[in-house]
Amino acid sequence: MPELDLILKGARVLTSQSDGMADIGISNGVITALGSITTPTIQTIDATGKIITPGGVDAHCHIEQLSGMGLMNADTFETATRSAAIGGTTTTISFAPQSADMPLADALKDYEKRAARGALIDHAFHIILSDLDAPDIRRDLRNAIRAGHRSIKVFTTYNIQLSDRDICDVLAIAKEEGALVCVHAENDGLIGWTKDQLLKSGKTTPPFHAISHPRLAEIEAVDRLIRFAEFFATPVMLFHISTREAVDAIRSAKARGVPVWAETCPHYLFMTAEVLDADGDTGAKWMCSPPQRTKDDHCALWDGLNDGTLSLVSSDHAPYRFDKTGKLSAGPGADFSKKANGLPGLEVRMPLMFDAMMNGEKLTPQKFVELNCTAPARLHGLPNKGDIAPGYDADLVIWDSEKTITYGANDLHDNVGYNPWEGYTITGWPTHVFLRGQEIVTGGALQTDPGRGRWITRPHLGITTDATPAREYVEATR
Ligand code: DUC
Ligand code: ZN
Ligand code: ZN
Repeated sequence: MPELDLILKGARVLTSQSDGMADIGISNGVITALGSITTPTIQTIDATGKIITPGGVDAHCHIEQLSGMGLMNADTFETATRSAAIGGTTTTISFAPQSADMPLADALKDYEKRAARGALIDHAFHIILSDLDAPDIRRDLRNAIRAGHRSIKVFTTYNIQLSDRDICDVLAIAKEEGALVCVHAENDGLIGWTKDQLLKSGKTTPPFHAISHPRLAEIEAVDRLIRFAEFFATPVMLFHISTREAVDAIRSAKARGVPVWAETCPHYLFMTAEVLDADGDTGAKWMCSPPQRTKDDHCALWDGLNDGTLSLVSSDHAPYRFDKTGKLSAGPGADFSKKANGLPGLEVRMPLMFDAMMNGEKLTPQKFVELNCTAPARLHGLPNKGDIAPGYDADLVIWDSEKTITYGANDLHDNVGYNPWEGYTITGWPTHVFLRGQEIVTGGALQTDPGRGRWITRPHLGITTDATPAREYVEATR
């Protein structure tokens, strides 16, 4: 009687800690053996000459969600996660926003159900909080965290911002209950004022979107949230960092023991604000907030990833079609403030990072795994995800490290209809993808069905920090 269901044989296996030749033994969807394996098995796949990494964990993507402007994403759980799977991602954390129409628990159940029907890969949700005056919201938040939703997103801008006072309440509850607070950190006043001046003087095209999100807006809000993390001595995850100054602020906060973590995204590592200069409305395809910045910021972001100032890379997949359902919903030629923000990224994140980190000058293969798989799983509390070791889910990607492709105009498997990375050439391709031991992508083709993904309950976050909360407060409330 075979003891294993599957052995992946003879590949170079990369983890965040190691790089060597090994066989991977899988039983009941879990990795049970690693090394030279001779145990009887039902199936063997020869992966000689290939590289195997953990499946990607994308800890920041928007799926079936309304934008701040009230526009629905182009992707359903089915279309977003098929695109993710084909790009080598096996776990997503997308968003379940608080709703004015239903209690938080019902809003979460609604998202769980939609994902249970559509998702092809495993998934969890960040709770978005936008109204702390809603009835019973603090009690409901505690219950949601205890039910396994261990992360919360708040905004400091985007029409759904919380006041500083309310962010304090969220941080205090998160600390008590063991949840992670993630923040879209840009100063709303600076953005609003700059935007109004630009529009008043007729500067309405997509390039002015970047100017309307001054780098100081990110820097101010990042500095502020760092102080909040310091005061409460509870971790804050700063989403989509784009500027050198924010990287510097996070680095010095970490050096003095503040529990602050941060991510960046491929479009901040590889694109500059010049992408918005494309003719007329076309630049809107690349519009996102914060906007892409400069080559100097690229260097600072890579340095931050290298020295641990930035912990991980996410896609911030925010899919809108380039038509009246999405980017052009306010009509052709509408000013930049009326164009949806965001670009698709679920399918390209892993290949772009693989190419940069395995073939280029950037960091190391271990860092590729750490930033794109292991750290997102560890910091967001996803049990048994993001690494290759006995006991971990057999979420794995076989890479053909020789295969070179150039992205085309519309070759992604989401529902967006354009590829913002058109013309980029990359080497290294995810040919086979496994979710809990099941082959879901073979030779780039999908082999699974909607609804195969599972919701991941996060029993506890395992946050450990040496920081202590503001001393005056602790003494006064003792
Ligand atoms: N920025 C975000 O913060 N989320 C979605 C899209 C975007 O551009
Ligand atoms: Zn954001
Ligand atoms: Zn986002």
